[in-house]
Amino acid sequence: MKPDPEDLYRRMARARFCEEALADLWERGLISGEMHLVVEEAVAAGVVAHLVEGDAMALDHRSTPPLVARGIDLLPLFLEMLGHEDGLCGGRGGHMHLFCRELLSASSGIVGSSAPLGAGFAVAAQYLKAGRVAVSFFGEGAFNQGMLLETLNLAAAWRLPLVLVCKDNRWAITTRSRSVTGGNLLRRARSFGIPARRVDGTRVDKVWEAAAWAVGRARAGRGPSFILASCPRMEGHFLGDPLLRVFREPLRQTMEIGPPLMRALLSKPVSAAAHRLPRLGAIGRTLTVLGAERCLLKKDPLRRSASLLGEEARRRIEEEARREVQEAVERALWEAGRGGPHA
Ligand SMILES: Cc1ncc(C[n+]2csc(CCOP(=O)(O)OP(=O)(O)O)c2C)c(N)n1
Ligand SMILES: [Mg+2]
Repeated sequence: MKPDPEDLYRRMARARFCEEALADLWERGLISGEMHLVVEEAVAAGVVAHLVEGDAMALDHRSTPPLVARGIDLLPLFLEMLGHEDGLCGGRGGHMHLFCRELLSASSGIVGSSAPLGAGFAVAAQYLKAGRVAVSFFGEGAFNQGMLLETLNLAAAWRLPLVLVCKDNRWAITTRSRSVTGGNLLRRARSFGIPARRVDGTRVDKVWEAAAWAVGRARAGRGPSFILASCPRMEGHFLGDPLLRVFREPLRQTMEIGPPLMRALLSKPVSAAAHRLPRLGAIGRTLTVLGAERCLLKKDPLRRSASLLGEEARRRIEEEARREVQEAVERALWEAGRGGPHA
């Protein structure tokens, strides 16, 4: 079996354009709360391309791209983001708590919970639907959660048809994951008796190959597998992330952040300056690392995957995907009474 570059690119383009549309709606104040974007479409598309009806997905706080890449109906998705009662979850879930019955998929903002949730789906598949599998997506930060380690243990002991996909973007909000992680994640999975592979998460063809292996094992009743996909963090933790804003508009942000930082440093000491200075140094170092990563790691997965296609195919697929997303957004805005050309 070989990957179909057009199919994979279509899945990725739909996911990317949906996220761009969500960012736009959020910037316009039409979506309330935090908004976590992903820009990890290669992982989403490469994995979900192997799923069939009856397979399940357990998702984390970055749940939109796997759903979109798998072909979710866009109108109820956007209505959900707008808080409308005709949304996917009656407008009450928002982007972090989505449930889609057709795709047997659920997401949660509780970091790490997609692992036990996926295991639950996998137990159900084992009992009720032989040959069906479950996939859990989670970040490398989540991999330090106890419930995730407990899931690895039971998944191995019960030979669950579960594919565990860890998206390693090296950060958990503002914490460098390396600074709070013991050992090596691949070896950690293997120590439970779970076969594990590392893959470049910006290369959809490579992700597709790793997922073919993992999903194939699960379907054949050979138990769980672990995929560690490295994904540079192209966006901040959430939209409007102040750390990232510093790099987008350095002058304005420095003028905004500088005075309160100086006030904090010079104000009547609650803690001694000797304690504050190192904390300021830590903020500075975090900013430096983030800045260096942004300069060095410009590996946009969509652009990288475009090289697998001819120019004509790329343009055609992007046009179709853009049109589809735009129509869904306009329709959703109209139904939610927020304007759009249907009004
Ligand atoms: C149980 C729990 N603890 C903490 C949080 C706050 N939180 C939200 S996202 C996040 C970082 C997760 O890092 P990672 O799993 O690597 O995912 P990423 O955001 O990098 O994609 C944290 C700590 C949470 N939502 N749930
Ligand atoms: Mg992370």
